[in-house]
Amino acid sequence: MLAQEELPVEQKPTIDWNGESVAVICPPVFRKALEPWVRYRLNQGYKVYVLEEPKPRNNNGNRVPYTTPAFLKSRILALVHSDPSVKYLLLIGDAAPELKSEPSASERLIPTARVEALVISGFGKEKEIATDNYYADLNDDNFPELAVGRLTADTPEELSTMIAKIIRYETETDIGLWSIWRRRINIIAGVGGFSPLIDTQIEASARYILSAMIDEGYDLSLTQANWKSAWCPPPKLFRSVTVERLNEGCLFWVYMGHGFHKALDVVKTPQEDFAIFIDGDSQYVHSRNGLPIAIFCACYTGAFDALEDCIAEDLLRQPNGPVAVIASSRVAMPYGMAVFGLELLDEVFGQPQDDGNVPREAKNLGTIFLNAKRNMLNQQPKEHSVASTIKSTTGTVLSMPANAVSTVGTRLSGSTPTEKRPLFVKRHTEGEAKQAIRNMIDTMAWLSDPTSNRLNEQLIDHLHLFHLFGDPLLRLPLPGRLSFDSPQSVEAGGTLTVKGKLGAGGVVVAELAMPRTRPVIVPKERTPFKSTPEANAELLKTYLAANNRSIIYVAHNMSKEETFELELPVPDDLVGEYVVRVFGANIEGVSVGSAKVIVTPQNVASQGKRLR
Ligand SMILES: [Ca+2]
Ligand SMILES: [Ca+2]
Repeated sequence: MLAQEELPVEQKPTIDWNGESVAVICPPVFRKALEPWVRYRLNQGYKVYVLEEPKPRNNNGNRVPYTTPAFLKSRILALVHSDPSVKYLLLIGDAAPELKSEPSASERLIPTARVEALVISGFGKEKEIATDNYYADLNDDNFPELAVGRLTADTPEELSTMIAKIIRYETETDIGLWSIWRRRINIIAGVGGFSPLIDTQIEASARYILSAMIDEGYDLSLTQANWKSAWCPPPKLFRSVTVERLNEGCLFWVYMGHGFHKALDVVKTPQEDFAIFIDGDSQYVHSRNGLPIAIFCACYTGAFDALEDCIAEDLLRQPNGPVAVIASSRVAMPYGMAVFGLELLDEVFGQPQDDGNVPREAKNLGTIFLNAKRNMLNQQPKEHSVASTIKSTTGTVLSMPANAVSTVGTRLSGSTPTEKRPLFVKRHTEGEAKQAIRNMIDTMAWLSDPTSNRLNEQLIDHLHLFHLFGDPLLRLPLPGRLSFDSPQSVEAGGTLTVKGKLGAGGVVVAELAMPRTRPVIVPKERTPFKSTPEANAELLKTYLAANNRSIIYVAHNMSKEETFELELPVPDDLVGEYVVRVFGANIEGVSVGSAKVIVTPQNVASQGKRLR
C-alpha cells in the first residue's frame, strides 16, 4: 500500500492538456533548479508528476538514506498504473557506483540499474550493463515502454544550464540563413581496426546507409580518421576539426568508431598517432548557432556510472554544447550499433511527410529514441531466412539492394583503391531503402559477426546500452520537405530555373551541387605519408573540397509572395549528373528538397549565340 505522502505531486497543464504526461524523478536538492522546466512543459500542455526523494523504508518504518533501482521502479510502476497517460520519464542527477560510501552524494544521485550482459560480456571486461532502460521497461521484456532520458547534473547550477539550453533550443528563432545548420549532419568516423576486410566492409556499409536514408537536400559532412582518405583533414588538426564540426552548429553530430570513457580513438599515421578527441576537449565546445544532438556509435562514451564523468556528460554540461547526447554505457558492437543507427535514421528521416512545404511536425527526441529501440527487434529472427537465401543463391544475396551488392561486393574483393571510390552510393527508392538495408546489415552480421548465432541477444544488450542524456520531451526542429520544379536536364552554360512555393516570407536558397556519388580523387603524391607543410596543405584542400559539394547557389528573400522562381547559371565546364538542392526558411521552420539534373554538353550553335 502506498502512503499518501508517497504519491507524486501532479501538476496540471496551464493550457489544454495535450493528452500526455511526464514523470520526473528529482532529488530535493535539484527541485528549485527544475522549476523553469516544469513551468515550460506545463505551458506546452503536458501533465507533470514530480517524484521527489523516493526512498525505501527500513523495518522500523524509517526512510533509508539511499534509494535503489528496484524501489524507484516500483514507484514508476505505481504511477503508470494510476495514470497510463505517463509516456515519458526524466531522471535528474547522476548515477554513481558508491552511493553508500558517500552520504552527501546520495542526496543528489539517482542510481541506475545493472542488468546481465548476454553477448557483450565476451568482448569487454564487464558482465553487467548499467542501464536506465530498466526504468522504461514496465513489463520486464527488455523493450522500453517509456521514453526515458537523464540530465546528469552534479549541481543545481549545472541543471539550470542544461534546462536553459533545452528551452533555448526549442524557442530560439534563428531567422533565414542563420537556420541553415538545421540541414547539416556532421559525421566523424574512426577506423574499425578489426581487419582491412571488415573495416572496408563497415565503412562501405555506413556510407551506403547514410546515403540511402538521408535526402541529398541535407548537408552531410564526413571527417574520416584515415590519412589515405579524401575525407581526412591533416591528422595533427583532427582534434580541432572534431570540435569545429560541433561548433559550426548542426542538427546531428555523429561519431562512429572506437570510444572510451574519456576519449575517442586516434588517427594512425606511419609516423605517429594523433588524437581525435581527448579528456578535456569538451571545454572547447561552443556551438556558434544551433546546438547539436551528439550521437556516439562507440563503446563507453556514455559510461555515466563510472567514478569520473564520461564524454556524454562532459558535453551535456557545456553551456553551448550539445543539447542532448546519445551514447553507450559499455562495450557496443558493430551489429547492434548499425541496427540502432538505422532505426534512429528511419525515425528521424524516414517518416512519411506532408506533400506541401509544411515543416514537419515537431517530434520529440524521447519518442525517436524509444521507437528506434522498439523497432530494433520488431523483425523477428532473420538468421534462418538469410542463411537459406545465401545457400540457395550461391553467393548472391537476392534480398540485398543491387547497390549494396556492388559496393560491399567490390569492396570485399579489394579491386579498387579506397580513395577513388565515391563517398556515397546512389540512393535507393524511398520506403524500400530501410528494409533492404536492414537485410544487408543482417546478412553481413550473419557472415562476419563473432556472435552471428546470437544476433537477437546482441540487440537486447544494445537496448540496455544506449542512453539518452537529455530531455525526452525535447522537440526537434526537423526540416520539412520542400517540393519544387526544376528541369530534368540542362545544357552546360545555360540557365537552370527552379520554381516552387514557400509560405509566409523567409528566405529560399537554390543550389546546384555535386551528387554524393561523385568520386573524390586523392593526389598520388600523398603516398608515402609525409607531415610537411605542403602535404598538410594538400590534405586540408582535399578534405574541404570533398565535403563541399556546392557549385553555385542563389539566395532570395521572400517578401509577401508565396512562390519563387530562381535562375542558376550553369557553368560551361559541367557534364553529367548533378543535384539541385533547395533550402527554405521562414517563421514556420525550415524545409529542404532535392532533385537530380543532367547537365548536357554545350552545343556549338548555342555557343555561337552567346558570343554574339
Ligand atoms: Ca517492456
Ligand atoms: Ca557520471
